[in-house]
Amino acid sequence: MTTPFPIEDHLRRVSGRIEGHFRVLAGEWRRRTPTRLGDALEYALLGGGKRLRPALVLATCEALSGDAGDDGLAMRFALSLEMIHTYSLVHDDLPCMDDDDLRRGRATVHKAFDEPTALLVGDGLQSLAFRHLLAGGDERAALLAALLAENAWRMVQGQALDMEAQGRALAEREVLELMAGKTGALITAAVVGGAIAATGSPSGLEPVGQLLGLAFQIADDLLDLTGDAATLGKRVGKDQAAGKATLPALVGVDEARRRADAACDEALAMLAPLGAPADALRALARFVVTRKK
Ligand code: GRG
Repeated sequence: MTTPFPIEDHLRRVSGRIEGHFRVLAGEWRRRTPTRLGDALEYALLGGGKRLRPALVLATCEALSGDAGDDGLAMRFALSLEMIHTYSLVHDDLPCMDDDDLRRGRATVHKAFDEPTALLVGDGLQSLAFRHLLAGGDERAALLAALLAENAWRMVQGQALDMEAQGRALAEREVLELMAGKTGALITAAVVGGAIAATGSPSGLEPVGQLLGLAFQIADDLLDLTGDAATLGKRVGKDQAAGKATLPALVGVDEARRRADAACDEALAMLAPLGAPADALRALARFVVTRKK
């Protein structure tokens, strides 16, 4: 019998590394940043979270025998991607968007500080993400910057589709397009970015990223229906209340669960030839659909 991969320990270790880097970076930025904005940037970046996207970057890089260490390009990209993800959450929580008070089990940035500061935190994180990525001087960083820009833009387009869809019945094709942008884009960028950092090319792993993005969003929609706020650290049932177009709403909970599992299995089959170096990546793929938060 094979020993199960210790995914929780793995994610804890990745989180520790990511937060260590963010603490150092925030300390540097704060020296030349007005106090309130500096405090809010640090609050946003060190607010916990699963750090799934950085974990995917590093695990993909490792699967392809790249350098996933603290000083490598993969880590630089992982941090930049998490900054973009953090900006999206800070802006998504604003009253003009989802209007949420709770994120990662504590007050959202605009609640802990104020709305203009939260807006600036998101804006600032976008610039800081690209500045950090390009500061290492690695020749592959330009490829990664293009990947990040493209997928951050796709995420905004997905969010716009979501907003335009409020109160309107969407076809399944439209729901899938929305999900691919809103959530799938950054997950895809994580896998492709890890591959580029390791080899200089996506190495055929883009479909893996897309499948995991789909599985992640379905799991997220299911957790919004069936999870509890204390475990998730955010409001639940909000999609249904807002009449949002989600796959579970369209095809039912059981069919949505089946599709998430199928997407995960397909990704796992694509990763099978990579052998033992891809153990962490395969465990992360499974975590995407089994997670409770
Ligand atoms: C430009 C004003 C303005 C807003 C942009 C782009 C955008 C707002 C929002 C992005 C859409 C979004 C938040 C999608 C949801 C994706 C999702 C399920 C996020 C939660 O990810 P997790 O579960 O979070 O990985 P943690 O907290 O673990 O990092």
